[in-house]
Amino acid sequence: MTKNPELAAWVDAVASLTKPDNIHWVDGSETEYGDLIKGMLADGTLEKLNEETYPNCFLHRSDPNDVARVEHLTFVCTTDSEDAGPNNNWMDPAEAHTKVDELFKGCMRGRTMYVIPYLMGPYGSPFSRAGVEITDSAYVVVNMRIMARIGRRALDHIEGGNSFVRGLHSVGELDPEKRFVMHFPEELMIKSIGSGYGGNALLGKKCHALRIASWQARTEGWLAEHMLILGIEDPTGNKTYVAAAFPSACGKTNLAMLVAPPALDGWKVWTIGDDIAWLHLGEDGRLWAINPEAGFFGVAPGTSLSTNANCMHTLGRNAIYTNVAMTSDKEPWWEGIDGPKPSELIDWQGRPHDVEKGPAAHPNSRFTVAASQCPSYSDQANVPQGVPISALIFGGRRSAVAPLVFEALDWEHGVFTAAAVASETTAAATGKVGQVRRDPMAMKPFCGYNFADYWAHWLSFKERSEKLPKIFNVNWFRKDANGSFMWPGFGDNLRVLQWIVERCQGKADAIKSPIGLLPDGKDIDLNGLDLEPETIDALLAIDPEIWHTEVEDIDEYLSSFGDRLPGAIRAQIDRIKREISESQHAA
Ligand code: GTP
Ligand code: SPV
Ligand code: MN
Repeated sequence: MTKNPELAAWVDAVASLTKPDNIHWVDGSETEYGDLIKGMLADGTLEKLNEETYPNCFLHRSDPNDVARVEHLTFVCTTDSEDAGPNNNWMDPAEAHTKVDELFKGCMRGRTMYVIPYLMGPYGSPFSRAGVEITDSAYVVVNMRIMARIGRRALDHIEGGNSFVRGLHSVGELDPEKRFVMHFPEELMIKSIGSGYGGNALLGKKCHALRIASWQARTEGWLAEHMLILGIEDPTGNKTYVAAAFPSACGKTNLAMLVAPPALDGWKVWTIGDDIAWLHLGEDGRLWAINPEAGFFGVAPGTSLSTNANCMHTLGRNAIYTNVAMTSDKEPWWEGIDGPKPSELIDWQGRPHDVEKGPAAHPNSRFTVAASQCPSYSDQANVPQGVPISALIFGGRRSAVAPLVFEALDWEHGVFTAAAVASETTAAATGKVGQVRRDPMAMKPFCGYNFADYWAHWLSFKERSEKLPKIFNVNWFRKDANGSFMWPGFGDNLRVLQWIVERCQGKADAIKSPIGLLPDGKDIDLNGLDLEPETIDALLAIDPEIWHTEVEDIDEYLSSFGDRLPGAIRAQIDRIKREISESQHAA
């Protein structure tokens, strides 16, 4: 079924290992999609939602043990464990292959094996990369069809002689004890078994476009990042492109689709991507970004017309919902959606909803939908060279410590601030929620190699260009003594983006502090917002006592990378410590 002998041989080898009943080469057509959906409606994998209000939409309930990424079962298998680094779980490649191949043995008996050729990135882009995912899950096929560019054109790309990433996936027994997500960056290979969920199973996404791609990006001189990409149009029609990295479930999709508040008349945000950016240095010295994905796999809870209207207008048709609740009219429902809570709901496990048993929708319930349906989808989203990035923004979910926004002094300081990001854990991965952990560049779960080498790679861009973007840090999640968010967030985040754009244009002022450059409260446009001046001042305050402790913590974390930690990062830690202690003495 392919002219590429390497691909044909691999498919044969996988078939003899896994013993499927049938092999189906996925062409990505409408007819094929219809047939797969029909099959899943018949076997109960999917449930059809209300055709009138949610045309062509389906609900999938995953196994209750399989609802999020599994970081403790995710491995980077490099010859030298130091290459994977302390930021990854490591296993020797030979041992890892043996271990998972044992689980793959005969696992597709009685099932169909789907072969999905896919392309990450726009057709015709020199930056796009191909992969082939072999899976025994029809749910994975229909999700991949939305999230990536699959089928004939992707296969043409591979048959044209381009390299491809091999991803082998099986739902296996859906047993958490027999679940592994293994990466072999030196072989451009992924093997994932035992989960049918999101990032564990849609291998083009986190496994390929971040873990494997970040490894390739280092050797080839580019960056694969956990970033949204958006364009900010000002009232004169001028567009500024930015990319922003926040950890999972910390606001990327929402920021990417932001709707301007009425008071900021004439401003508009255009969406290019909501989760992953591939960044290349252009001949002009600027950093250019493409979105390797074609769809959104977004968090449902909290999404509403008031928080993210563009998203609500995107996901009402041709969408797959996973682990949301359902109303008696067969409409999808989740905590935070518009309107009163219906008295009768079916929860994400298919049971009549009972608040005693937790939320109706799983906190990590998601929608899968084509990016092209988004009303704010940019006309630049499929341009082969991507968009030029003026600012890189990093952030996390911090109820304390981190200010609303600050700017890094220069590239090296910016790389340090990004490496120092911490965030409270969310339901996007299994494990405890709300624990503060270091999540450098929002890549803790996704960097396919040693973080120390990754920071050195980031720093190396300084040698290659004088036109790099400015680097900013933001935090939408500061809480007051009552536990309420101090900043309104969502559309009002545009007020912070405005300051960022004006800094890039050399128009706005900033005040220097030991941690970076901050706006004066007066420099953030609060027109039309019911926010006390004291609140904005509190959101922008840097308390030397608190930051003394914070920098100690950052030092401890970064120092754990030992000799591999770049000297330029060490120098930043030392400078900031010195300046904070000077400001403590001055106070
Ligand atoms: P992943 O898809 O896991 O990578 O998540 P994400 O980074 O795209 O996060 P998303 O935009 O889906 O937001 C996650 C949760 O945070 C949702 O429940 C949102 O409603 C909430 N959220 C997003 N932006 C804001 C904000 O500005 N303020 C507050 N308070 N909550 C926000
Ligand atoms: C994330 O967790 O960052 C996601 C969802 O975008 S998943 O695809 O499951 O990784
Ligand atoms: Mn994500």
